[in-house]
Amino acid sequence: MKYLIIIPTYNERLNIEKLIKKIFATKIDLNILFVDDKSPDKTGDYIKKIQKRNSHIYLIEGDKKGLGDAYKRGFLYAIDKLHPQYIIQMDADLSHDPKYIVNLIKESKNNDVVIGSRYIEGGSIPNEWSFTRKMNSKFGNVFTKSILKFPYNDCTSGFKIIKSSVFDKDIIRSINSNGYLFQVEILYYFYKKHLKIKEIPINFKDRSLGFSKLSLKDIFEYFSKINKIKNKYNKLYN
Ligand SMILES: Nc1nc2c(ncn2[C@@H]2O[C@H](COP(=O)(O)OP(=O)(O)OP(=O)(O)O)[C@@H](O)[C@H]2O)c(=O)[nH]1
Ligand SMILES: [Mg+2]
Repeated sequence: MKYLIIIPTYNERLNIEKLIKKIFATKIDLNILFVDDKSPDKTGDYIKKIQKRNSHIYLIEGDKKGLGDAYKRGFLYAIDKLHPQYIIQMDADLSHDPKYIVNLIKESKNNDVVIGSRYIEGGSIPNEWSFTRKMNSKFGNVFTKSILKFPYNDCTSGFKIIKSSVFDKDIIRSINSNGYLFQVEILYYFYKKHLKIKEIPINFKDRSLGFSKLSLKDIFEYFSKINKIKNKYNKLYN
């Protein structure tokens, strides 16, 4: 298998049909692994229905323990069972437009990791976002960049392509960051491994339907845990 998109879902039943359509409209030979955590809106049942007529769709199910845990299970399952050459990460809520997968793949030829970035020229965040939400996201990224002293402008982006060979299963198992911090931790790991990383612009859209699962707890966790991530990887890689 060449390309596998890993998509965590929790109550995304209303977005999934359009998402799958748009992904396959790229005309690239893509596979999708959904990680659904018993969504009460029965997202999992819907995926199972589609699986019957589409052999490029995979599903694993578990208990809801947040985005980071869902990605960990997805990465490990992909590496152990599906063996893709490249893993693409994206959200299910259509805020990551599948049309950018084409550019991500193009740039992955010369890079180990390519990030769909909202904070470089040509990228954007939704106009509709409240002032607070814009500030949280922008300031969060500026803050993270300065603490971790790395050159990336969108370190919380959940839209990336990663060469699978760069993954280390023990590192994946060791991650316990959740929410946006999960994205920061894997990016910092890639950076400390001296991988070739590039940002390309994306216009990030507001979620189409459904509700945000970002809790206040996630925001507090974010600001208190950046230094822990820094220390962990600075000990592992100099
Ligand atoms: N499997 C699983 N997926 C999750 C969990 N929490 C969030 N997700 C999914 O992870 C992706 C990102 O979550 P979102 O709720 O869109 O978070 P966000 O992008 O920070 O916030 P908004 O889009 O503004 O609501 C979506 O596809 C969610 O369905 C979880 O605990 N388990
Ligand atoms: Mg979202």
